[in-house]
Formats: sequence, structure tokens, C-alpha cells
Amino acid sequence: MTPMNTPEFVRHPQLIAWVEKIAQLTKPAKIEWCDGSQEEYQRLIDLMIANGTMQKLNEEKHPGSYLANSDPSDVARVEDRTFICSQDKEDAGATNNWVAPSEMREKLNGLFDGCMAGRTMYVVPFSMGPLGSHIAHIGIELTDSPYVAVSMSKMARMGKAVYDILGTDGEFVPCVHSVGAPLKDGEKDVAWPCNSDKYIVHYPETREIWSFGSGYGGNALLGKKCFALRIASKMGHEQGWMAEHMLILGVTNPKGEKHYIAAAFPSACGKTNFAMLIPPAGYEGWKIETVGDDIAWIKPGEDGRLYAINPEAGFFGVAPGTNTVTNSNCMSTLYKDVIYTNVAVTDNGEVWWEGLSKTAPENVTNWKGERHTGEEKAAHPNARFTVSAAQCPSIDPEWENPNGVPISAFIFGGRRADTVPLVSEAFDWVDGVYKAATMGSETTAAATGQQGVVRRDPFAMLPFVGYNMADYFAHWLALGETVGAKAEQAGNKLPKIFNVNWFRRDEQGNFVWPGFGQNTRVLEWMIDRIEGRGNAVETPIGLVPEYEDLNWTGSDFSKAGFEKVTSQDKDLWVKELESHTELFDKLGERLPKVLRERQKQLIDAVKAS
Ligand code: SAT
Ligand code: MN
Repeated sequence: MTPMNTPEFVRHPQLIAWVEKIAQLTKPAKIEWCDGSQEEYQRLIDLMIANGTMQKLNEEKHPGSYLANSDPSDVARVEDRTFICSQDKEDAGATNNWVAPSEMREKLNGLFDGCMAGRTMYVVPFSMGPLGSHIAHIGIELTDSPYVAVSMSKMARMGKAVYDILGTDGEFVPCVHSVGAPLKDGEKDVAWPCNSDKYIVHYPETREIWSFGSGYGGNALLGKKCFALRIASKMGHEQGWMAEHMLILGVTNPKGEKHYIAAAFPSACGKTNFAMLIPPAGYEGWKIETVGDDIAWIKPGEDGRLYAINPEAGFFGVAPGTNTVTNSNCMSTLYKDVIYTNVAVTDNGEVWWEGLSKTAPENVTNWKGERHTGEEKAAHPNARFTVSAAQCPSIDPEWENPNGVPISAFIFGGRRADTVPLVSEAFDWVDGVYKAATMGSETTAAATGQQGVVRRDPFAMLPFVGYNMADYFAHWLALGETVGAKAEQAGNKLPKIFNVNWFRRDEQGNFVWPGFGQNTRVLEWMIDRIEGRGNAVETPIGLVPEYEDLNWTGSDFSKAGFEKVTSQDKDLWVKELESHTELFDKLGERLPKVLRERQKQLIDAVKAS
């Protein structure tokens, strides 16, 4: 049996018993209780360098930074291998893969039996959210991957202090992770162990996560999508709060008015860039600050405002396309202590990815470890950097406020070549929920499967809602009522809801809207609307700005261009709205009736226009 060697800082009998139980099942060679120290971090990094999992990058260019290349079969989230195993199939709903918990437990008991043989099982204690915040929650991940252990130390508050909060009987979400590659006695390890059979399993009722076969990102860093979205969304549904796939940014205008905005976009649609946006020339005196780039936990306050925290402590961002023009704050964040995964590297130990510079430097090794010839991509399109959020120059002073920041608006955005205009404001909460619920977006490399096809991605949460999507819509609608009533009493307002689309294309397939820093112009209009002074015209599908309503200082974007990105094609819109029926039918009986009614109203309005 694996020796337990429990350190004295762990004083939680139930936790210790659980670790022992999992060790008995998975049979690791040893157990290591992580304390989050720098010594521990460096030791695991050095171990991975010795194993060939990681390489050290050029110390002058990338101090304290490392590169890991994954197995080519393990590069993204596996949505078709992700399961919500609620007791009742209906509670997982039509958009989730479901297997009966008893059946799944049997399957996993088989898979996990001895799966950590020859490896170390790391006990990784972490807090999602600032330590001790009333919005935060604690998890413990047991993993046989040192890559996961060090990544978790950047992505969450990881270490000894978590045990102080847990005490002897605190609540935690148990997360079990294995790469699914046991080692026989004396067998040599591979650089990136994984298994072709993958299972990312959630038991929402018992709040457990079990992940098998992958070492990559959201499949393996279980605090992120598995806990902070799938399990947390279920907790929020029960407890009256929200776990959302949203960045959070703060905007301050020259008058000193500051608003926090939360924005939902599907994976790899520019959340990190938007969260770190730098206002363009002509916007002197404006400030945009970053609270988070991927996930928001949002709780109603007594004053009827919604308060958001970023449950994460780091960024796991898409590298390709990131450069000093598209995201200068991000490039500055990466100045040291970064773990890169699946980017390319020069012989000199400098990282490179498509878009970092116009052309690849000489002597580049691609993410598969081969000489880059220019025929294939040097970096995998889902190549990532893992870095502490505290290093971000635009990090908001309130980002670790345990009470969160008050949200003034929600933005929902997809990647759409046509149909959806640059920006529109919902008529009211229900209308906003309808639009978020029916959002469509072209698929990206963040998940395995076909890319570039439009799919419905409600609230950018399609792969992340841990319960029935129809109930999730109902939750949003109900919060609108309860929080709205409280807000009215306190003289506050519900956040406004906006839709955006930065990705309209012209006939040649080129993006029309310049995006990035230029999105500040859209943010300014939103703030004006929030403050009750911005002009908007009513269209059947929402309130929209005219060319003159946006501030074009320092811009040469033409009125014709604006018309291209804001035009509403009647036929396309009727088709779009009618296509929402497919999602609604799929969701069936539990779908809130008000959404079908809203669909009908919108179709009638567009047809009548
Ligand atoms: O791999 S992750 O799920 O963490 C990234 C993403 O898809 O947003
Ligand atoms: Mn994401």
C-alpha cells in the first residue's frame, strides 16, 4: 500500500480518508502533499525537465519560463468525452452527455484501478476565488501529473493556506485526475503521458470530478471548467448565484466614472484580448483594467447589484495571434515565469507562434518537435500560456476584493461572419436572456472536432453548464426578477445586456471591424447607455447606435465600413430566429415559455420591418 505520510498541516480527517481511499484505488508509488512553496514548484519543474516533459527557455528572454509539448492527440478539451452524471438524465439535459452515475462509477472504478502505478500522486489544495472570500470555494485535486500540479499553482490559489481555511471539517470539491498511463516496474516514461480513452466526468449531486486520460488544459486543470463552471453552475443554481464563462473588466472614463462589465464569448474568441484592451489613440484619460479573462462567479448583493469575482488566479490564454499590437498588456504579462504549452521554439530558446511576428524566425522547432518548414503551423492553434494574473500590468486594483466588483453590464458575443451586428442593446432582461440563450458562434480549436461551423452556444456555456440548459435559462430569468426587485428597492438597476460581434466579414472573407483596442468605441457607447445619455435607435432585434453615436476620434473607420458591420439583413434574420427552434425543441418541456414567446415576437417584428 502507498504510505500516507500526511503532513501536520492537514487536519481534516474526512479529507485524509478520501486521499487514502483514492490511493488504494489508483495505487501510486507515492503521495506528495503539495504546499505551494517555491521550492516545491522548482523541484517539480526540474523533475519534468529531467523527464523530457518540459524544456527551459532562454533565461534572458524568458526568465523562469518553460515549454511543454503535449502528445499530438491531447491538445484541447474533449467535449464528446465530457459527462454530466446526474441521477436523473433530465437533470443533465439534452445539451450534455449523460451516463447513469452507477454505470459510470463502475466504468471509472475499472479505469482508475492501478492507473497511477509507478507515478506520484500529488495532493493539490486550491481555492477558487480570493482565500476566505464568501464567494470563493475550495477544491482538492489528486493528480498523477506534475504538469497539472505546477499549472494549478498559477491558475488557482494553491498551497498550505487552503488547509487553514478548511480546518478540520471544511467543505471541498474532490477532484481526481489521472493521465491514465500507469508505469510498470522499471518502465521508462514518455514526455507527455496520456490515454487515447478519455473521460471527463462530473457528478453534480455529490460535487465530484473525475478526469481520466488527458493532461491538457480544461480536461486536467480541474479547478477551471470542471469546477469553476460545471460544478459551480450547479451550486449557483441551488444557492442563487451564477458561474459564468465571462471575462470581467473595469472601464474608467476621463470623468472618473468606473463601470465593471462582464462579457461572455466562447473559447478562443478573444476574451483575454478584450479583458486587457488598451484604449486607442484619441482615448487619453480612459483606463481599462482586468479582473479576469475567462470565468466569473457572480452573487447578488443585498443592494440588488450583482457582485463578481474572478475565481482564478492566472491566465490560460491562447498564444497564436497574441502580439504587442493585438494584446500588449498580455505580452507584458508574459515577461517572466510562464509555462507555455504547444508553442514553437527557436534554437536559441525563444518562443514563437503564428502572429507573434509576420514571419517565423530562422531555426524554429514546431510544437511537435519537428523542424518548422512553413508548410504546417509552428504552434498548435490551441497553444497556450499559463501565467499568474498578478503579473498583468492592467490588473484591476479590486481584482482580489473578496466581495467582488459590481457589474453594470453583461456582453454576449459570438464569432459570426454575417447576420449579427457589431453591437445591440437588449430591450430588457428577458430580451437579453433570449439573445444570450440563442447565441451562435463558429467553432474554434479550443475543443476537438470540426472548426468554423456555426453552432448554438447559449451564454458561451454550451460545454460548461453542469445541469439542464433549460433550467439554466430559467435561473437567469428568475434572478432577473428577484435581483431586479431588490435593485428597484435600493434605487439600483439590473445590469444592461448587450450583444456584440467583432467578426463580421466582407465578400472576400476579410474581417471588417478592426477590433482589439478599437472595441473601446463600443464600450464608450455602452457606458453612455448605462449612464442614460447615449443615443440609440430601435430596430426589431435591439437598440443600436448610429454612426454618429460612436466616438471616432483618432479613427479612420468609414461610415461605409460601419454600415457593413451593423447592417441587418431581413431574410438572414428571419432564418436566424427560426433556426433557434432547433435548440428550443432539443431542450423540450423544461424550456421557459417566455423564450418561445419572445422568439415569435422577434420573428413578427423582423417580418413587419
Ligand atoms: O482548455 S480550457 O478549457 O481551459 C480553455 C478553453 O477552452 O476556454
Ligand atoms: Mn474559456
